[in-house]
Amino acid sequence: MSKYLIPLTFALVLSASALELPNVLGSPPAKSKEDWIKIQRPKTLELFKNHVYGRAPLGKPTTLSFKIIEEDPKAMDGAATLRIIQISYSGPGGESGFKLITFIPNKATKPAPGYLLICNRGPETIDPTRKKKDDFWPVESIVARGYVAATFPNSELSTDKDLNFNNGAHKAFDNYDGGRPGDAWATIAAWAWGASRALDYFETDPAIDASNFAVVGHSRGGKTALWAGATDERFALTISNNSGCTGAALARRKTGERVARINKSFPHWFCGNYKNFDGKENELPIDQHQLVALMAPRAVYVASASKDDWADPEGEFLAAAYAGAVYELFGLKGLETMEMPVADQPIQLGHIGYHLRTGKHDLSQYDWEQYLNFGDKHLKN
Ligand code: GTR
Repeated sequence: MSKYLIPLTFALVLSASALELPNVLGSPPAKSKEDWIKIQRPKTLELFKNHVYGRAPLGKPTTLSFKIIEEDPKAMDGAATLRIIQISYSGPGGESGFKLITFIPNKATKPAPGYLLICNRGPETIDPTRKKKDDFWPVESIVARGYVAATFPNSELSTDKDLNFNNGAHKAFDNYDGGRPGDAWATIAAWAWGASRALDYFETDPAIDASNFAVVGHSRGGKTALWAGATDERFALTISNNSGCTGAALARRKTGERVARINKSFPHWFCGNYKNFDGKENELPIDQHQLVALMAPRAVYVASASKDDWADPEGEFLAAAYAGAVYELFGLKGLETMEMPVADQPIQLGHIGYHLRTGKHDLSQYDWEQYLNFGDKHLKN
């Protein structure tokens, strides 16, 4: 018999105690949504800033500016308006910026809701001419469903190789006298910060409904999407695709990629303090179900792939399942089950969605179809 074929409340207690997870409701546990909003949510967010993702030195810069550098009202055979926006900012370390590619459906009711993909792959993946097409960013399908398809290359915010934090947003804003503090932001937080700056642009575009926008990311981009959704409550929907270790997967399961390994392979992704937990997952003051819960009461979706053991699909599922207790404080449904679904059977009944796709670590057309279906329920279109 599967260990999940036991009554829900009993299963929750059993699995949680086996893993000794911190209470998703905080400490002391929030008893009401007011408790959560005023006390335990800020405390939980603070713990993640201090120990995992680091602290961005600023939110929206006063120097932020937007310039449309390319526009085509009849892109994709007239289906969409393409706008490429150069987003610029400057700080004590100089000026920097990034490109935001945006396809706005011409047929949709305006302002249109949309999906912002944090792109962690090469420029050919997000070709604005649409000569090259890639399932990683299926613009044609997104636009056909009435949504804005937007993306930016994460590397323009911070390259994925810069161990000295000396480019992009880090170069512009990092200004640490006496050395980099253990809770200083790192690469993932800089990418998430970029997603918020893209949202700042959407707020200025009358064709776009910034209040109904999803942030989506795959793998390291999925970790980033979760951090963007946690730190910026303007995102209406957060989507984590195969985000794995320090994304949706529970650290305490110690399955697949682990904290010591991720900190060794990618020492620039998380803050310095996170390295204190190498080999010591049980000592983390939080676990990743609490990151998923930070989206409440907004919608959140976690997806896994059946051949993605490195990302621990079961750990990703459980984090999504445990986050439900916070949604209940708001009178909302989460996943409503502790039973991991079989492959290709999405769960989309409440404000938390989940699916396990057959196949390898990737962001595919199948995944996007589920995200668009979930968006139809949670983004006003
Ligand atoms: C892997 C890494 C994962 C995941 C992945 C990716 O090498 O171990 O945490 O982020 O890269 O981003 O594709």
